Amino acid sequence: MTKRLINRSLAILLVGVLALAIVQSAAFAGEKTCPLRIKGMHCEMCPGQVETALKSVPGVKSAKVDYKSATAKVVVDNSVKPAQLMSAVQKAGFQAEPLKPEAASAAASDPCRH
Ligand SMILES: [Cu+2]
Repeated sequence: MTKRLINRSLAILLVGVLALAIVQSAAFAGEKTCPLRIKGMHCEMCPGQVETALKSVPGVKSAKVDYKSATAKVVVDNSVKPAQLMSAVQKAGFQAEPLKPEAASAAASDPCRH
């Protein structure tokens, strides 16, 4: 009888903790936009490859690469580190760097706008 009661309160506690965790993760899963300059694109097909590479990074919500301006607009979870985006682009055979050169040093750690 008592054991059953303890099991029941444990179950309720567990559900409560889980619910709290879900609410908190939702609150922390904010988005930010990372403007990047993409180098090494040589034709109209290249942006698609860069987009595919960016979208392969977990936490990337969307990636739009513009061939003419050689820029990318990447919307990501707050958990995504810019270095992950850079290395994904690099693996695809291109280079990515923070969009604004003058802000590059400050942006090196996080060029993304929250
Ligand atoms: Cu190309």
